[in-house]
Amino acid sequence: MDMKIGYYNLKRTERTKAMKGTITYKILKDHLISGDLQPGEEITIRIDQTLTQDSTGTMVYLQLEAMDVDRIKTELSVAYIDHNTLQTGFENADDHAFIESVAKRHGVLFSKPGNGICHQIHLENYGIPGKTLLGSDSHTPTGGGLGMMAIGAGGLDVAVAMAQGSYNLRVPRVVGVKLTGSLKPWVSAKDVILHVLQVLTVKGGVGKVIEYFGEGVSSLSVTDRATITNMGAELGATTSIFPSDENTKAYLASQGREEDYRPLSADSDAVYDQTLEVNLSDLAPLAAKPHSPDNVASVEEIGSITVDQVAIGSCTNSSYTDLMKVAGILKGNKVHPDVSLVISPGSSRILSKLAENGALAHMINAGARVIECACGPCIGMGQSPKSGGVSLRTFNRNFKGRSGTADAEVYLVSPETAAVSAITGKLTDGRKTEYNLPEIQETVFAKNESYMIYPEGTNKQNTPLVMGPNIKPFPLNTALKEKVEGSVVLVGKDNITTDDIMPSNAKLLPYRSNIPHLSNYCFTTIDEGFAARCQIAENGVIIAGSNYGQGSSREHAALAPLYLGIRFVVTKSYARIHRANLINSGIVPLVFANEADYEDFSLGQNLTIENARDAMSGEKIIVKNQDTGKEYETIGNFTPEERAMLLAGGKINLIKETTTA
Ligand code: MIC
Ligand code: SF4
Repeated sequence: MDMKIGYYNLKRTERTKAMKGTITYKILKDHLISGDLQPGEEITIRIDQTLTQDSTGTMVYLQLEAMDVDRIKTELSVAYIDHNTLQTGFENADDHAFIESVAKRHGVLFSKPGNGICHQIHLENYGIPGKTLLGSDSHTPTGGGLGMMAIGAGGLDVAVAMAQGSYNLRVPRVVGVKLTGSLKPWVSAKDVILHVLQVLTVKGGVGKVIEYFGEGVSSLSVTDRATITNMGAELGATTSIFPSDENTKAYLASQGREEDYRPLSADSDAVYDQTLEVNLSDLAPLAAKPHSPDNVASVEEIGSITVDQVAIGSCTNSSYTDLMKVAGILKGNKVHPDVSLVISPGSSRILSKLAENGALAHMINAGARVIECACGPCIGMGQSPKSGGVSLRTFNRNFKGRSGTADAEVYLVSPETAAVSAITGKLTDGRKTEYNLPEIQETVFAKNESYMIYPEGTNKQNTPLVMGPNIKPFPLNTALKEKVEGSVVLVGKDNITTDDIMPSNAKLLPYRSNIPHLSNYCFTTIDEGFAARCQIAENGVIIAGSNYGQGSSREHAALAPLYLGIRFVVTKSYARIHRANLINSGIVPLVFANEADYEDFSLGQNLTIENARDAMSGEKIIVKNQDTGKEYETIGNFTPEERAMLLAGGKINLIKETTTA
């Protein structure tokens, strides 16, 4: 395989040239409000658009209300309902009504349940090349398929972006992925990102933007590109981005908004911090094996394992072309008797098109279970596999237990591999079969506004807040004490996910607006005793390995620990969004200066940080083990804004301090 990794570290003198000519640099420069546009520096950028979804959205809108703003400051903000669509009690419907009422009060567009998955709908209707988008969902980078700088963030950061029109971030480094060649039949965009994950791993993108360039780019459609940028979230990247070119123009035209097109590409002498070359012609159908998106092998290597369930959809692979390919493969065939095939289209527009052109009939006639346009099985909202079941999914995450079945074995594959395997009942490399693989062209979509509610004529004065009884206030921290103390309540390994910290499934998602209830389930997938231990300890400390908090943007993974009394966390490294969520909540995220110190920690040890308020601005922060007397050097590396938040006890407290001062 022609795969080269060229790493080079920039010399100090070259720092001023860093990122010059990249798409990332151009968009950031265009949106720069303040700060120095150099890798690692903190800058403030203008945010043009925001998106929220419902499982993070209730918190976002509680926070927006707490900030006491009138109208939002962005060009466009959309509130989608797509995650918590299973209404087995009043809770989810109450959350939807709450979000709808806040949207009307502040000038936010509201997308009703059934319209589809936020990222897919945003790409179709609102994404614009060169614009910035901040979303309270880690897969917001889907918009990078259209040449947007689309970044996932915690809910509070999105609420602030709506209120102030800006966002603070550290300037990321830029990785250039050069694409050459073109994909062979039965190999698709999903295999490209699975390959990149195999090379860079789930922590390979932290602090970086992944920018695609090279002649192979033009062989990929916008929805192919969006599959790649979407799953770039699994690299831990700040975002991923493609140029905007003739394919972008064609896609926008197919959505009836060619006027939103503008070309965008990197200069030929653009400076990348690291480059990776992928020859598309060399790729084979791949799969991520249980239980990590970077645990990748070829379908051929894994072999023809027996499959119980196939699930097609999610924000990664539910586009029109994806589903048309699936319909074409299923046409005239029958789903294997031992397989349950579930299909959730990405948007109402797509579903309507499939119904119009007969593709839906091919799916149904083959024996597929076609379900609502929503996240559905991807977040464990129904369709959990049977005990020990093998599920092939076109989704982006296969963390243990995420499907809702603790011992299920989830493999992540392309739509082509999923569809052909649903017929054969085994994991199948389509290239080795006689099944027909259709060539799909983009189609032209008619505008359908039936699911959208525009905030026209509604405002804070004429629209009351609608708040159901399950919606509880979010917890607020207190200003950082001089002496911070706590006992170790968890010693976690590497790559702990936010699905581990705050599990999500059909039973827990209805409590996303009720932190007191949700906190009882904190860490239950890896440690049943966590919540009880925290209650006894009162003040707790979490110790963990590298890439702590990878995955979802859910700030519940910081708010529930806050509610349980977690004061600080010491790890080998953090995932970007989770670190920001901890700071936003006033929980101090520290990193071991010496990674080997991790081995010294065990449950119940009492740790302290003396003179903590001063220590936050120091280079090294000393954590003392009161039981052994041993002191450990840790690093905070906080920006001035982060330090201010920690001292105030979180972002909301800081905002309150500054607005009342
Ligand atoms: C996910 O895919 O993990 C989610 C559910 O979309 C999350 C958001 C959430 O936890 O509500 C994400 O990706 O940020
Ligand atoms: Fe929804 Fe799954 Fe995409 Fe998250 S990854 S936004 S749960 S479809």
